[in-house]
Parts: sequence; C-alpha cells; structure tokens
Amino acid sequence: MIHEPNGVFPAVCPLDCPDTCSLLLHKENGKIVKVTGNPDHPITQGAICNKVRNMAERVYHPERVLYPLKRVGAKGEGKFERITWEEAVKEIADRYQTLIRKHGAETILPYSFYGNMGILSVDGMDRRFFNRLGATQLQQGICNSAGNAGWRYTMGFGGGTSPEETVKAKLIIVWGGNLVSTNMHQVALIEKARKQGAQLVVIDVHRNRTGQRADWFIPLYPGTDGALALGMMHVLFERGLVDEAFMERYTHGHAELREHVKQYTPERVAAITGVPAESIVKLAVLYGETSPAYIHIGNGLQHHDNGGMTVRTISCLPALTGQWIVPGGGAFKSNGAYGKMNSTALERPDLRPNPGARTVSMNQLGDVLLTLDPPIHALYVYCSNPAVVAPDTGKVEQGLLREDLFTVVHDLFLTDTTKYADIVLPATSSFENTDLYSSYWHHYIQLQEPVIAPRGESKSNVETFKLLAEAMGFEEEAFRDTEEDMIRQALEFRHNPYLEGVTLEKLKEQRAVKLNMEPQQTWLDHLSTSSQKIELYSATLERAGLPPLPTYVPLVEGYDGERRPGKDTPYPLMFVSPPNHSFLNSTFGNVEKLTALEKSPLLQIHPDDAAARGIVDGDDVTVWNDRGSYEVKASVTDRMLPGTVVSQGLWWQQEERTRSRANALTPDRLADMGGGAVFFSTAVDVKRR
Ligand SMILES: Nc1nc2c(c(=O)[nH]1)N[C@H]1C(S)=C(S)[C@@H](COP(=O)(O)OP(=O)(O)OC[C@H]3O[C@@H](n4cnc5c(=O)[nH]c(N)nc54)[C@H](O)[C@@H]3O)O[C@H]1N2
Ligand SMILES: Nc1nc2c(c(=O)[nH]1)N[C@H]1C(S)=C(S)[C@@H](COP(=O)(O)OP(=O)(O)OC[C@H]3O[C@@H](n4cnc5c(=O)[nH]c(N)nc54)[C@H](O)[C@@H]3O)O[C@H]1N2
Ligand code: SF4
Ligand SMILES: [Mo]
Repeated sequence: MIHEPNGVFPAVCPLDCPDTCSLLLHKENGKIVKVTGNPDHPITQGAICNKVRNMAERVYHPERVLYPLKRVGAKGEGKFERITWEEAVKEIADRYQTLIRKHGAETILPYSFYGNMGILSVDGMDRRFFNRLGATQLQQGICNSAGNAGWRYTMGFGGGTSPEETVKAKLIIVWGGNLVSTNMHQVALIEKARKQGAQLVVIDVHRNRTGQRADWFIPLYPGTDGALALGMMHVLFERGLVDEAFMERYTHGHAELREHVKQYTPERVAAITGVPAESIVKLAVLYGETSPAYIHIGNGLQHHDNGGMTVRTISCLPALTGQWIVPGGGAFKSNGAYGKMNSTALERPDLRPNPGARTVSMNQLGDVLLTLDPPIHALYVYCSNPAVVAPDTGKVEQGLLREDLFTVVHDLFLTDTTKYADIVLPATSSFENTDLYSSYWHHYIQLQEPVIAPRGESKSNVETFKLLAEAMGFEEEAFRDTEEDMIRQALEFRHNPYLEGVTLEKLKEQRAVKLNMEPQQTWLDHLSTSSQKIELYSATLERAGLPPLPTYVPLVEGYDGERRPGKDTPYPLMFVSPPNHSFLNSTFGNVEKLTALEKSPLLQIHPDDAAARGIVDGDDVTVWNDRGSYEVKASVTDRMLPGTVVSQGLWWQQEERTRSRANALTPDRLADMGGGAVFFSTAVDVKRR
C-alpha cells in the first residue's frame, strides 16, 4: 500500500473514541487526499465523523514536527533547533544512564495515554522499555477508571450489552454521555430503535446535543446521579416492579438493598438532585414497566469525587428488573474486557528489575513533579498532552518548568506540553504504522498497515522505543520483535475465550474480525465477583473501606440540592468541562477547519446566574477559583439548572483565541475508586471582564 501512489486503502481510526471506525484512505500521487468510512464494517458501516473526514489536514499539517528538536530557549518558551535522531537518542540514553547511576531508575517517569489507541503503540514496546528500565510506574486513571472500577464491584466482568442488541430496546436511557458527539454509531442504533417505537431518555447536567434529541431530558445537579438511581430503586421495590426470581438466582444482597433504599424517598432525592419527585417516580415506573430497557452509561458522571459509587449504583438497576436476560436490555459502561489481549506478552512485566517500583497517578502530575520524594528527574511524554488535559494545569506547568527536570516529548505537533521539553521527537501518524486496534464498545478487532511512508524523519512509538532500548544496551529478544511478532503475541491469549479465532492471518484477509461472542450467552452464571453473582451488596467494597451497599456520597467540592450554593462552599457554581464536538480531547485543537467550527471557548451560564452577576450573552467573562482562572465568552442559556456552568472542549493555550485552559480550574483529587480523575467536581465563580 505504502508504495502504491494511487488507490483506496483500508485503515482504522486511531482515536480514543468508542466507535473505532473502519476507514478508507484515498491516495493520489502518493498522498492521502480523502478519508471516508469503510462500508464493509458491520457496525460503523461507512459513516465517520467530521473530525476524521478532516484527518488528512492533520497528517499533512504544515506544523507537523518532522525532525527531532532540542530546546534552545528557556523552558516554556518553545524555542528549538533541529538535531539528528542519533544525537537525540544518544542524549536521552546518556541522561538516563547518568540519572540511574545517581538516583536509581525510579527517577524516570513515563507519561502516556491513548492519543493513538494502537495497542503496539501504547501498551507494547513502550511498556517493555520502561519495565526493563525499572522506571516509576504510571497509574492511568485520567479517563474511565473510577466508573470501570465501580462497574466491576457490581458485575465483576468489564463488559455489558452488545451494540447490535440495543436496536431491540424499547427504552434507552443515556446517562451522563453525549453520544451525538462521542459515540455517533450508538446514536444510529438508537435512532433505529426509536423508529420501532423506543423512547430516549437523557439524564445530564446540561442539555447537550444528545439531550436535545431526547423524548425526555432530565437535568440534575452534578454528582447526584447515585441519589437518582437510589430513588428509582426505592420506587421499584415499593411498587413491586422488581424481578424476584432474577434477583434470587443472579444477585447477592437484594434483601439488604431493599431495606437500605427505603431512606431514598422521591422527596429526599428530589432535594438532592434537583429532579422533581414526580419525575423520579415517573422515571422509575417507566424503567420498571418497559422491556427491553437499556442503560448507556457515559463517562461524564464518573469524573466526580463519587464517580465509582455512582456507576456501581446505576449498574445495579438492570439486576433489580431482570433486564440482563432480556435481549436488548441491560447496560453498558465499557465493553473493553471482551477484546482483552495478552498484556503480559505485550508489556513483559517480567523484564522489570524492580517489580515493587512505586506507582504515581497521572492525575496528580503537578504534585508528582513538585513534591515527590525521591524526586522525578526525567519525564517521557507520549500519546498525551498533559499541559492541557491533566487536572490542575497550573501545578502541572510549575512542575514542567523545573530546571532540573529532563523532559522528552514524542508527538506529531508542538503541543502545549512540548513547550517545556528538552527534546522533542517527531511521531508518525497511525496511517504510517502497523498496529492492532480493539474497541471498547463494539466487538471487532482491526489491523492497520502503513498506507503512506513516515513523514519527514518521524518514527512510530515502537521504532523509537526499540532505538532507545538499543542505546541503553538492552539485549533481550523482546526489543527485536517486529510489529507482526507482537500482534501474534497479543492475540495468543487462552484466558480470554472471546479472542478465540482472531488471528493475524484472518486480520490481513478481512481487516475487521469479530470476537467470538458465544461465551457471552452464559456470562451471568460465571461472574468474577467473590459471590459469582451480581453484587448488590459488596463485601469487597466494605473491606476497601467504602459502603458495601450502593450509597449516595456528596461531592467533596461543590454542592447538591441539600447543600445550597454558597453556604458550605466558597464558590457557588459547579464548573463542568466535557469534550466538544469537533476536537478529540486536545487533538485537532490546531486544525483550523475544526477550530473554526467551534469558534472560541464558551461558558454556558443560566440566565439567573448571569443576571446575578450582570452578565449578558456574548460578554467576556473570567471563571475562577483558588487554583486558577479561565477566560471565555458567556453564552446565556437555560440548558442547565441554575448553579451549573458548562464549557466544552480542551483548547490549546497557544491558540490565538485562548489565553488560558479549562483545566486551570479542575482539582487533582482522586475519585472514590480506581484512582479516577474528578474533572467535573469543580466549584467556581464567574465575573465579567
Ligand atoms: N467529539 C469528541 N468525541 C470524543 C471525545 C472528544 O473529546 N470529542 N473524547 C473521547 C473520550 S477520551 C471519551 S472518555 C469519551 C467521553 O464521552 P462521554 O462518555 O459522552 O462523556 P463526556 O463527554 O465526558 O461527558 C458526557 C456528559 O456528561 C455530563 N456530565 C458531567 N457531570 C455529570 C453528572 O454529574 N451527571 C450526569 N448525568 N452527567 C454529567 C456532561 O455534561 C456531558 O454532557 O468521548 C470520546 N469521544
Ligand atoms: N477538563 C477536562 N479534562 C479532561 C477531560 C474532560 O472531559 N474535561 N477528559 C479527560 C479524558 S476522558 C481523557 S481520555 C484525557 C485525554 O487526554 P490525552 O490522552 O492527552 O489526549 P489528547 O489531548 O488527544 O492528546 C493525545 C496526544 O497524543 C499525540 N499522538 C497521537 N498519536 C500518537 C502516536 O502514535 N505517538 C505519539 N508519541 N503521540 C501521538 C497527539 O498528537 C496528541 O498530542 O483528557 C482528560 N482531560
Ligand atoms: S473519532 Fe470516532 S466516530 Fe470519528 S472516525 Fe474516529 S472512531 Fe469514528
Ligand atoms: Mo477519555
């Protein structure tokens, strides 16, 4: 493919998006001129989002980093000179060797996330390198870890309803997700179900694009969803809308739960959530009486102090009504576990000389760099842009400015993070690589083979870590494996029966190969919780010092309906900063066609909150708290309840339109479970500028 100047070639969308679309790259004279959807993929069916239709703009962007760079100005200034790969690799290896001699290998910290979802790029050769090095380990809790942990306390296994099944549902509840922007093919399936009579209910803190389509949109105060789900349980038990036979056979602790939820009366829950008591009853009855009923749990509601418990609580609902055994019913949080690959073979933890090496949270990068003892002296960032995406970016920036910190950033662009780098390495785009992709939503594994040659001197993560391993003198075979060797190793995994039959040969032939979903038919009988049942009562949680039964726990920072704004918190408004439609986290924040669509960062503010501050639509306003400030334009709207303000999108600071970042305001506390990030548990105030 790489040597053919013209033609249409298969590809995979590499972005951190549940859809993992199958793509077609149209080449003319050796260049990709168009990106379209591949109609052969059974789920994504040839439709792709506007972002990735513009992917060629990103691949051929004039500002792509094409050569290794070395810092010449001060940290933060962003001044670099070109160097060779030999110089860059030698400098990194020399610095690492000196630091290891002086301080030990744990003074080196890798920082990465899923800027490219290719498993070889982010869970492959990179892990081998940092394991062999003995670096400090990174807990990657920035995205979905609180919710996933909460789900597993209830269900054991990290999978739920299959997308194909959801078209059968008659009631679909989208809870804390903006699927129109973040999971467009699930929306297509929902629309199919609606044509057959299904109702769509959206529960969110603001009427986002998905809420605007709903048959019923239910706004609530941030972080109060657990209380709403408990109020629904109260009504379901009280009115006998539960499936006793299902609970008896498949659940643990239903008698305790029945007693426990008596305290969550609709009136009390209304006071906490801001949802009227009649609506709570109506929602519970609708859920209890409609079958199949499907709940799609988004990522939004788990970016909170209580995010784990919230998802745990909601995931108990289908167990009360027995919806798990109704085709088209049940729930989804993540389907990542179905496609789990052989991570031991890929990451080679056995290469680590110090298996007990310390672990730090990626959500606390600022603190880690500023206060960890013994300190981090070297940071290696790839597939992530922490200066924009990590909580409390003011602190992150201070850490990155440390003169004695040696920072390497491997990226396609001079992101805000690279401004603090000592060495910048140029990364290939995923269309220049071989890699393997699974989806955390649908059940297809896909193969990417290079369609174009690496641009400039850019290199893939796999190649870069191989070079670094060689320079460090690592002699293990693992560092000589090819991409194809690694794919075979990843797929050979007898502990995951769903992966049976997925091979490199089949992938080369078919591109997208479906997991073997047969084991799913009996999964409820083999749950991996300690009782092997759905745990409405969890002794494991109790041992972890958390409430064993689903329980509403108020946010640390902020308020719910019971703690009125201003009384208990110094800042009266809750600030929610979810993704926007045209970026993918901070990716595309430098692609003009897409930034033009988003115009500039906005703050959606309720008319009551605006009037109280003398703010009118279009005003320049400052959002602030003790951590920092964010300068945005006000958009006065009643999409939220009073007391909540919303600003979508992770903008680059160096973009002309923005002088500040949403994450300057967000706290670096960890959620109740999974070490999750709590971006949306942020209290602020707003003033005119
Ligand atoms: N276009 C686009 N698509 C993306 C991304 C992107 O940046 N842009 N990012 C990708 C990634 S990494 C992820 S993790 C997913 C995330 O996508 P989703 O799962 O859709 O989650 P979010 O967009 O983070 O948040 C969804 C909604 O949660 C709401 N929310 C916040 N707090 C609460 C609460 O307490 N209760 C309730 N009920 N709702 C709340 C927000 O208002 C928002 O509308 O999307 C992926 N897809
Ligand atoms: N306020 C607020 N903050 C948030 C969120 C929110 O909703 N609100 N969402 C959070 C969530 S859910 C997530 S997942 C995180 C995401 O945060 P990140 O994972 O940091 O995602 P991106 O901002 O897309 O940055 C990915 C970077 O990887 C680079 N990259 C892409 N491919 C490759 C490659 O093959 N090799 C290398 N070396 N680099 C590559 C891209 O150019 C880009 O700069 O952000 C979190 N931050
Ligand atoms: S970002 Fe999501 S919807 Fe868009 S092409 Fe990629 S996988 Fe598909
Ligand atoms: Mo994410």
